[in-house]
Amino acid sequence: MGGVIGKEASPSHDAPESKLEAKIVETMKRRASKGSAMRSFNSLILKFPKIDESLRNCKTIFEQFDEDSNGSIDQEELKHCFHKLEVSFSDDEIRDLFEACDINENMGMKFNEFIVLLCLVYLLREPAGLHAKSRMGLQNLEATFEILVDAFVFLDKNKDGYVSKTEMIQAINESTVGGRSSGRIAMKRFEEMDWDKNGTVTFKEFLFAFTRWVGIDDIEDE
Ligand SMILES: [Ca+2]
Ligand SMILES: [Ca+2]
Ligand SMILES: [Ca+2]
Repeated sequence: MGGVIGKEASPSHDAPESKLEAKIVETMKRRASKGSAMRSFNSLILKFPKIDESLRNCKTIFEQFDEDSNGSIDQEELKHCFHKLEVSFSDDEIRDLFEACDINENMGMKFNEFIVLLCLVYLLREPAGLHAKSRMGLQNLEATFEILVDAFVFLDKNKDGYVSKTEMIQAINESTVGGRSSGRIAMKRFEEMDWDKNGTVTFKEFLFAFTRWVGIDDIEDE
């Protein structure tokens, strides 16, 4: 969709890795134009316990969709899940999401991968109209997802759909009262998020980092 020229020259980030990533970035930019309700990085940290609780409660949903109870959700199970949640993604879209979130490449969604996937679905599935208060019928969880989307928008100062190191430092500096260590904290947080070490953080990377910060990722390790 155009815009190829100049992308190479941009040091801030590479072109989106996939159609899915491009879509996520586009949706995030649109969302960013509405602004963020978040005032500081600290206010996000204060929300951690609530987010943690809400995501842990999602375990029941996960178990419900893990039909053969083998601890991970395969593509067939995921299709049933989408059907149940009335999320009408095409088979291709489901496969793309699945592959993007299957970070340990075991052909299944572990709990943390599933959470990230659902959050991406939440982002991509914009309300069809004013009546669409809930996108998936999971109100509590969706409220948590909205906080995460909002947090990302807060961090993405230039609204390009990615969080850069500079933006992370800026966000942490804004919210920490003069602490000398804030720069180091920002760097550490950033490095935890920038999984592929390309200097920018995608929403997906942000979500995976989040599942680690709140300790969701080790709920169920093989
Ligand atoms: Ca399963
Ligand atoms: Ca997996
Ligand atoms: Ca940015």
